[in-house]
Amino acid sequence: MLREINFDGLIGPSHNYAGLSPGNLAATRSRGATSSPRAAALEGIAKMRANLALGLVQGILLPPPRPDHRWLAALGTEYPAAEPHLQAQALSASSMWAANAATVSPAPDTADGKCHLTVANLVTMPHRSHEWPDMLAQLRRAFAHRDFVVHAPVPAPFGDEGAANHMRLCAAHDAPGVEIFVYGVAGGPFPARQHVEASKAVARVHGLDPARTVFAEQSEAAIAAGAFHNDVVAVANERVLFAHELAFADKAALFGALARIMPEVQIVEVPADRISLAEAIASYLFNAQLVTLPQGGQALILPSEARDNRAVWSWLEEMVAGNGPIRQLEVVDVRQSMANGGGPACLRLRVVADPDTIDPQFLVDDARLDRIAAVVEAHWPEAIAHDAIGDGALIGRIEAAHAALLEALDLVGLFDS
Ligand code: SUG
Repeated sequence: MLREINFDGLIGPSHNYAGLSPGNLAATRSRGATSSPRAAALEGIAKMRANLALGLVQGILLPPPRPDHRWLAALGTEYPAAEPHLQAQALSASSMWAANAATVSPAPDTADGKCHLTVANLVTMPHRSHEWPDMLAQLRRAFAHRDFVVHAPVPAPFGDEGAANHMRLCAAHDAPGVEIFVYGVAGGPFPARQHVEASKAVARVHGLDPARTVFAEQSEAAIAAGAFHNDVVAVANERVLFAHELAFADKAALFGALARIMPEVQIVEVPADRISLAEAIASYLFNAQLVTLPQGGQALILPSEARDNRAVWSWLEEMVAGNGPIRQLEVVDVRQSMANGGGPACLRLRVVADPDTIDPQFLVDDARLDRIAAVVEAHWPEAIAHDAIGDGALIGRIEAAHAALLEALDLVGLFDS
């Protein structure tokens, strides 16, 4: 049976605040702060446990080895000798934001009836541009079953940031969907990270039906306000699209197209006069996981920052008290990731598939999460100060922690290809 499975990126032992993503206001604000990799990973594990408790199927993606020595070697250097900005780019734990790992088109949407995944090239930000080779190896392992096709990235220079700019509407997860690709053209002072050429390439490579595929431009105002990915201003699940009024450049055209292709679509829009773009982005209201509960109905899994914002929380309480499709609010604390601009939705990649077709090493239950948490508690650094990233002892500790994780999960060699 096809189910939606959330694959969360485990937060790696090198998690730190180097401020590497211009246009991501939280990351820029956190630049220079001391990070807490151990607490960060435990927050992510607690979120996975909360999803399991809701009755959802939960998967995991592991952090690649950091620093990325192969990337540095290709640049003709090695970690101790590299300039500080290259060290930070080689060390980033940014693969935790699994929504940027790949774009996924479930089997009911594709011409060959297989689930297609295209690993994202993430070319716009140097520290993210070298994630894909290890992610491709990992996805090929997790989704090796014949029901999946895992594709290499769209070639540069067409920027692709994966599922963070992709939404799927459907009557039910196992029914044919409408896939919406959101791209950027301009973003005020900030780069538009998803290029339309990349979105169109992914749609073609996945064999999507053009009549059920929509390309929509993200509004310049949203990017300029700090929405560096669409999933900071919109999220979709089954028939529901939950979005900010100013998320899209041409809302009328998008909503018109959706109503034509899928008349049962339900659009839950947040007006700018109730919640400004700035408040939506600071609270990460839309970077929520919108999930269908096993007993029916939809829940929104929000970061605690959304509850802390009075305008946001009172709007949400009114919404769930009404007659709309979203009936339940769940709050998770992922503050360490949030401080780098990654909320609950950034931390997960959604795949609709039969869980029996997934390599079981990449699915988790509470017992497997206990194993992972024990490694994190024993090996993840407690803190990384901004000026410590050149410290050889710290790097040794990060590498030992990573090796201990692969060992504990019986996945030694996963990233060796
Ligand atoms: O790409 N932050 C990530 C956050 C990604 C959030 N993902 C989604 N919205 N789906 C980014 O900007 C900051 C890392 C640093 O500065 O060290 C960072 O990469």
